[in-house]
Amino acid sequence: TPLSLIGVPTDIGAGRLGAAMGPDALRVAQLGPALAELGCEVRDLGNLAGPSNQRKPRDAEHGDLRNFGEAVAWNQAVHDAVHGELAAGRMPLMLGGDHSLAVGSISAVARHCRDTGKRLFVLWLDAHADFNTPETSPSGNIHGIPVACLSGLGPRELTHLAGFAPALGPQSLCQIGLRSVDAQEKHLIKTHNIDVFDMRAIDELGMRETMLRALAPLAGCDPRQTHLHLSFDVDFLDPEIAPGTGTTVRGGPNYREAQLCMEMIADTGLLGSIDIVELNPALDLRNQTAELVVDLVQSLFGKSTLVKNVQS
Ligand code: DIR
Ligand code: MN
Ligand code: MN
Ligand code: MN
Repeated sequence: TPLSLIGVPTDIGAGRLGAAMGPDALRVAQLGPALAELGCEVRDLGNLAGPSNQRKPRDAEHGDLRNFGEAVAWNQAVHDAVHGELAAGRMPLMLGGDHSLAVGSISAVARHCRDTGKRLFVLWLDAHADFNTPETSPSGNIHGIPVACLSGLGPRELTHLAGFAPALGPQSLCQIGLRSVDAQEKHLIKTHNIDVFDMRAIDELGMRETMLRALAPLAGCDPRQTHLHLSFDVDFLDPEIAPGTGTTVRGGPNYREAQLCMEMIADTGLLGSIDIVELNPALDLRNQTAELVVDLVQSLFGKSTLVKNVQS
């Protein structure tokens, strides 16, 4: 499947500025050529356009969120772009931008799956659960609420982008790498029965067993009937290897664990769309986090040390 790179240069949903430069940092780190080297057909569609970040305070008239109208505009643009690429038979790869963009991208994927009768499964790699609602959010930052919006909780402008809600059922989502979850998010995760492998689970099971369990619902699925979406928040990674992101939390996966995670996702053969989010070049060291992400995305697209065994 040909790949479409779509830049989403905004930090409208984040607490600090800088993630708007993420798409260009990934281009500087040669994301497109790195994928072309693996034999992928890659088209860089450039950046989507949207409102600038005026750093508005929380607004009770707008869901008690920050930059609400701007986030809706960006997400509508993301939704339309992603839905268009999927309908044209291409794989969209979103270059974020903060994690609020996942509302638009995953809504579009959900709509595409409904159109085509495919089963949707979302893997959410993140230090955070992103499951706050406007009521529970301690910050009002929209990058902390996308999972809730996709689960049908939140302002209608964000829950209904696909034309229906919820975009995602709890059995269609698995979160990996969590280590910073707000008190009320813990209850939401529990009541919604979200499948979560937090850092303790990864410590105890190891990354291999974690991924085997996380991907177990996809075992034996037909790629023509199954769509795997990866939402990859760069703060999933340990800050020692990935300092270039706005809300680092210590104790994340190391380089080898992250590579194995990506390789096992690649092995499913089901990947249909990707968000790469929260890369913040203003906080990075000589673009090392962007370069690491490019390295990991190569693994996601099948880069391996040796020739792989052909599966029958
Ligand atoms: C926090 C931080 N849970 C919030 N969330 C972050 O503001 O809702 N998400 N950093 O990526
Ligand atoms: Mn995060
Ligand atoms: Mn975030
Ligand atoms: Mn996130």
